[in-house]
Parts: sequence; C-alpha cells; structure tokens
Amino acid sequence: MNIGSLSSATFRHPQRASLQAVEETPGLEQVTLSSGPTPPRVTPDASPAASLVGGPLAGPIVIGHRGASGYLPQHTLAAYELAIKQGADFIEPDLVMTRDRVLITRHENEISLTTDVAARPEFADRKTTRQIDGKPVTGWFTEDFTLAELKSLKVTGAPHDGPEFRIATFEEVLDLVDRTGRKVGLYPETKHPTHFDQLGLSLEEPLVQALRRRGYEGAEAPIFIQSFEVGNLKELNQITDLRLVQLVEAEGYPADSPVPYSQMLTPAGLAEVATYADGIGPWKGQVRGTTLVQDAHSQGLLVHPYTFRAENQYLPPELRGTDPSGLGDLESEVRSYFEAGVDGVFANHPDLAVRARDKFLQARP
Ligand SMILES: [Ca+2]
Ligand SMILES: [Ca+2]
Repeated sequence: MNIGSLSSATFRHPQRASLQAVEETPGLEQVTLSSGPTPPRVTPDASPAASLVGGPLAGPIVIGHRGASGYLPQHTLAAYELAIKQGADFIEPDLVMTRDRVLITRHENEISLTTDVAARPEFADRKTTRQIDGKPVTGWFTEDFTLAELKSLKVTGAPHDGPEFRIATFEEVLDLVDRTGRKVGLYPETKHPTHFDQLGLSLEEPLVQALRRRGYEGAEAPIFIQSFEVGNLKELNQITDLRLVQLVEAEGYPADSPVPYSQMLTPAGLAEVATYADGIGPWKGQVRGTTLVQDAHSQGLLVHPYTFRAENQYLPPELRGTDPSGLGDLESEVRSYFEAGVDGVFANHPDLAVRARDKFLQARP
C-alpha cells in the first residue's frame, strides 16, 4: 500500500478538535515544574515538523517517551495526548498483554509500582514470583488479569497521581492518534516477548494485525516497532515490512541472545542488525564521543538514542541548574545530539526536544 492511502485511512479527521481533551483532562492544569527553564507555551498542532512523520525524513524526529512522561504518569492516554499536543512526531507505547489477550500499555508486566494493585484486597492472591528475563520478580503480573480487572486499577506514580489515570489499551492509543488531525507516528515497544511467548501470549502477531487494521503497512508507514530482544525482531521481519528498531542497553545481553549489546555496536554487529532492522535505539551514553552514528549510518541504520530527561540529575553537570530536583537545559543537550547526527531522540519532555529540533533545523545551512 502507498502512503497516500495510508494518510487517507489513518488521518481522516483533521476537522475534529481532538486535542481539546487535553485541556479538559482533570488535573492537567495542576502540572507544575519545580524550577529551571519554563517550557514554551504549546498550541495544538504546534509542530512545524509534522511532515517528518513517515516518508523520507527531512530532519530528526522527537519521540514522546512513554508519552510526555516528564509531566504526566507514563503510558496513560493523557500522557500520550500531551506529547502530541507538545509537537512530538511519534508517541511511544510499551506493550504487554492481559490474560484475555489484549495489548495494553505498561513499561513492565509487573504492575505494583505503577498501579494501586497491591492495595486491592480482591487481588491479594494474585501476588506471585515469576522468572522474567531470567530474574525472579515478585508482584502482580498483567498476564494474570483480565482487561476488565486491569481497567479497575488506578495508575499511580510520579510525577503526578490522580484517580483519572487508568491503564490504556493499544486500541485506545490508536484511536487517539486517529482523531488527532495531524500526522503523528507510533513507536510501539514489545516488552518481554520471550516471556509472553512462553505463556502462549505472543505479542507480535496481534500488534501487526492491529496496525494493519488501521492501514499501517510497509516501510513508509509512520511506525517503528522496537525491542530489546533480537529473536522477535527477526520474526517480525518475516511477517511485516513495517520498520523495526533494535534497542541496545548500556551493558549486558538481550534476554534471548548470548551476544552482548556491546558487540552489537561494532561494525560487524551493526551489519548483522541491518539484516533484520532499520535502526538502533542505543543508550545516549553510547553515542557521545564514539563513531556509532557514522558506523550505523554506513549500514543504513537510523539512530534514535534514549532517554532525554530535563531533570538536572539526568543532565551533564554543565547543563544543570542549581535546584537538584529542578529542570536544567535539556534543549542544549538534545541539540548537541542532533548536531552529532542522530535521527531522533526519545524524550520525556517532548516540548523541549521539539524546540531544540526546530532551532537545529533553522540553523542548518
Ligand atoms: Ca519503551
Ligand atoms: Ca512471539
């Protein structure tokens, strides 16, 4: 299928004032930034870079990491919607599965750190210990709950709790993007794919099917599917032409491979990744002061490092403000990565990354 039919199939409601829902989200106006630079005022459809989504890229992309997770609880519809409103080119849902085979958005399949499940007496007997990626994890797992049960939970956690935040399904995220009115891409991550395979809850087929139902097919679609594992990306490469991204941790091994991540980033390792993926998502520390961007580009791989956060503790010392918990100069950090040639960034504060990207493009000869 071509991009024209995708556009008409997927982005067919530009007249809908869909982003009003952000302004109406209870509690959103209570979001405050403790200190540091004030983020720019955002207006709906603020990004001049909407054309960066899909097709040949004219500049680096901004990926709203777990939504605008620097401002709202990660992986909630409100967080994704805020990322869209702030001009993110892509939003990033992490995907796990329920017992009744529904893809939902959570960073972990163990949900006691991001929901109130541990305080719910009716679910006390679901607490268990399970081997996840080779390590014992104790808690409550999405694969033991139906969607209806998970929907009854409150999403908790920094930076902003609220009773209005619920676990979102992937279908709800697709609905959000459909009604947005400008091109916003999706950058879904398969979480713990080997673990879910062992449970008979394979993630990849329902993911590709859900995307196909919305008209997302082929390498021009505004989609990147990402994984820290290797085997499921190779399987995906057999069943879809959607673009795939190999995530790379700072150290260690993929859960399903004896080849360390460090080896993946050598020229030979990158050549192997290029046989099944279209890009890499390295830890940002692997990019600075190395030839990784050039080496990856020479294999035809895009480079989308993670994670860019504005809190001072995550910034280089020279970009920090005086308040340890305040926000520092993320814009300068992001811009330095664009100048180093990266093709996109995962950012918890999409507004600041978009501003850095737009200034970078304006300054470019
Ligand atoms: Ca992720
Ligand atoms: Ca699978």
